[in-house]
Amino acid sequence: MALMSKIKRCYHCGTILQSDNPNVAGYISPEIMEKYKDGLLLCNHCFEAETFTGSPKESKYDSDYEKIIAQVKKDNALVVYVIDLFSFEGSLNSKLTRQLNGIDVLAVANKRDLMPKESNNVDLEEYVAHRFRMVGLNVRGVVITSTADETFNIDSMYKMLLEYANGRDVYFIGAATSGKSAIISDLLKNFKNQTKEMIIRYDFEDTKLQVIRIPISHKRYIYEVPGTAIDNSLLSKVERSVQNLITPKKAVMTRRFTLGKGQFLGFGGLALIQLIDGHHTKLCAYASKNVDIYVRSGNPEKFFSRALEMQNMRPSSEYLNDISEFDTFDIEVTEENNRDIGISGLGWISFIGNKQVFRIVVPKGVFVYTTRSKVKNVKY
Ligand SMILES: Nc1nc2c(ncn2[C@@H]2O[C@H](COP(=O)(O)OP(=O)(O)O)[C@@H](O)[C@H]2O)c(=O)[nH]1
Ligand SMILES: [Mg+2]
Repeated sequence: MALMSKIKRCYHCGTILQSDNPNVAGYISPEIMEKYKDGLLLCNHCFEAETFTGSPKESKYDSDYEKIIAQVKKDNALVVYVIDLFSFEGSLNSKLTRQLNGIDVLAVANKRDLMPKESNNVDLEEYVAHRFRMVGLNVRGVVITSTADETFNIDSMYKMLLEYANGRDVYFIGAATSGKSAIISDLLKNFKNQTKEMIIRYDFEDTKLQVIRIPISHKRYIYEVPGTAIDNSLLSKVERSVQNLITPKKAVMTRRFTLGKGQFLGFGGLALIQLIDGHHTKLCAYASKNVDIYVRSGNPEKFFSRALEMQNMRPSSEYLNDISEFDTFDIEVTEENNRDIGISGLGWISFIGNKQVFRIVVPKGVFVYTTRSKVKNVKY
């Protein structure tokens, strides 16, 4: 009898995957194929087009967390996955997303208020849905929210949550600081407890994690779970005062620049992006207003070493006072659409792809990514 084996296709482009010839469509590295046998796979081309992982820094995924998600699976609960729109690419942990395979997810894209004024909700929803699908999550819906000043869409989110839960339990998960507690405390403002049970906080069985349990109907609950680690974010590499400066408090401004070949864009004393090959490129940069963004020419390493030593760029971190604290990555842009290059926890630049090669200098362990643009209607 002939042996049949299952044909695997790239989850994104549908090409049949193969590990024999890197120059033929559908190539996937044999290690990846082997490692993620049962997962959703992307061919190397699609993988690289979506996320540059020359900086292979995923946030940690705790075994305690795994136990909670195992319970989610067992109960076939609804997951409300909260992300921080300003900074979320680095928070999609592949172990977590694989474990959530098959689970219904409501994506809550929070901190709408921080996004630049050109962004619109329909595009943001589409972007988030696309990113979630790319990592294999079963997204039932996306809702854009904010808990700042005048809250936005929290009521609609609750309606969607009840509809998708359809009598099941609901777990709020997401990276630390994405806004889970803020959203739940907003929800609780108008919450009428129609059960005889109390809202309780307790240690989840066999773990060191504390969860909050809110009764929504007879024996049905919303659970708030602590956030997953964000140890690949710039936020985890700097002192509190610098964290405060790099976290925007209001919508980020669009700052426009042009880089010629060899020139570089600096973000305080925290990161550099240099155009090492390609034509003059117009770009927009997005970061907290307390981060100075500047263009310089010349030798970036020399310039940056001196700036780190002097700590004279705004902001500078005491922990990042030598070039040896940094890593360098090159990103070759092969797409010709609107692209973003982002630095987790700091911000991102947008530009039109035209075969540029960018060199990115970031503190060791910080996640660098490139994706299609989050904000579409950018005028360069
Ligand atoms: N600008 C803005 N900040 C928010 C929003 N939601 C939460 N935050 C802030 O983000 C930080 C983390 O929020 P928190 O609810 O504790 O996040 P959690 O770790 O997911 O529970 C806090 O400083 C909040 O004030 C929002 O919609 N917009
Ligand atoms: Mg919290």
